[in-house]
Amino acid sequence: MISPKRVFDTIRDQGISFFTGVPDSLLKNFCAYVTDHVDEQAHVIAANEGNAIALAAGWFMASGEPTLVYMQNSGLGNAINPLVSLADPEVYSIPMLIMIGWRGEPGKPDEPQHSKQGRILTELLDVLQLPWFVLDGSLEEPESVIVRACQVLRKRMMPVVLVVKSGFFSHYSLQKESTTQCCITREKAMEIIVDLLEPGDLVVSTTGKLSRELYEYREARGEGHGKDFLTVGSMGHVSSIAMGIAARRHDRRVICFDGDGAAIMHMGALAVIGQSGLNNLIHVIFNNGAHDSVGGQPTVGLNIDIPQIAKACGYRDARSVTEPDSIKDFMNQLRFANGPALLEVRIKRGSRKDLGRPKTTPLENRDAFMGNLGVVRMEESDG
Ligand SMILES: Cc1ncc(C[n+]2csc(CCOP(=O)(O)OP(=O)(O)O)c2C)c(N)n1
Repeated sequence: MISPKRVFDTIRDQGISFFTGVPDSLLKNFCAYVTDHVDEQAHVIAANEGNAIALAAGWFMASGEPTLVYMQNSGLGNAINPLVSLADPEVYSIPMLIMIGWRGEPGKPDEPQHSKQGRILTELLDVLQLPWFVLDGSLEEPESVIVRACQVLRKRMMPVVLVVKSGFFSHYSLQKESTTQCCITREKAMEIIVDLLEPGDLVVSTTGKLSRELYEYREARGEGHGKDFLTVGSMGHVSSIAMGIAARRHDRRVICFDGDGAAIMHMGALAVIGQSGLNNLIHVIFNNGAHDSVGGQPTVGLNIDIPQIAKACGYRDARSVTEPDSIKDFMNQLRFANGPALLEVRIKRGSRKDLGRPKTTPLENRDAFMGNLGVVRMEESDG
């Protein structure tokens, strides 16, 4: 294993002083090191990976210096448009070093949402015509790989990728905490809301630990999982999935469980939901000001006024709460809804050490959810 410091120092020695990206669990030790050692002007945790590529392009044009962009391979999809239509040598030719955490690497067990992404990663990089180098924990001198990648990006004036295998970085603990120390945990807040749901209510829940906590709570209550759609991938899209369901099923309330990092990632969805007029959609954002599920790197979540944003977008009601009683009051008032509503619950960071993972597959989850709605699956009706 290689210390984040060694890699960071090598990258710095290559004249790179600006860092941006979206955190990833596989890169969490490196991301934490950057968060602690680069001042806020020169390290931007971006809303999404496409924004990070664009920030890197702006920094380059203002300085002539290449930058470092980090992301999980799930985020490559968000980055493809600016990679191909902005940074590409056939367009503005912007050099940058992109560090990608390789989730779902073939032969290594991982979650289902990572398996295809992991399998196609290197082919995808080839299709994008991006030069790539692998950083593996067994390398004796990863510095030489990084230096070589930087030579290529300077010579060809284009993005070059470092593909990082799991286990490459040794441990580093984030020192800078940015979270509310008050309040309740995400799990407790989720349980309070689930206890207040009506029998027909559906929950559409976001990427990360929240969905895992919800799954365990349904187990603890001895219920099935058919009322919940657990969005294991597609970070930032949970509210749009919920809107799609709510738009088709006015007879059911749809409660969207979102995270601050995920909501900020594709915040444009709030504008469209706000204008939808759907009175059966309740958007709950569990805001801990952090990407808690992947190491706790800060988001801007605690510095922005999410209810004001939602109201400006047209949500009928939007409120921020911290206390269990205020959660209950808000949920009770929503019975008289007249348009989409938003509840921000400010929570503290952290989760149980023994938190498990759903034992059902994504397809089983989808089928149970559709079954609960009485929808005949396409493959059944075709047969
Ligand atoms: C496109 C994409 N980028 C990055 C990730 C890695 N990732 C998984 S969960 C997560 C953090 C989510 O943060 P938030 O929504 O605030 O929820 P929390 O974990 O704090 O409960 C990240 C960055 C991902 N799954 N997909």
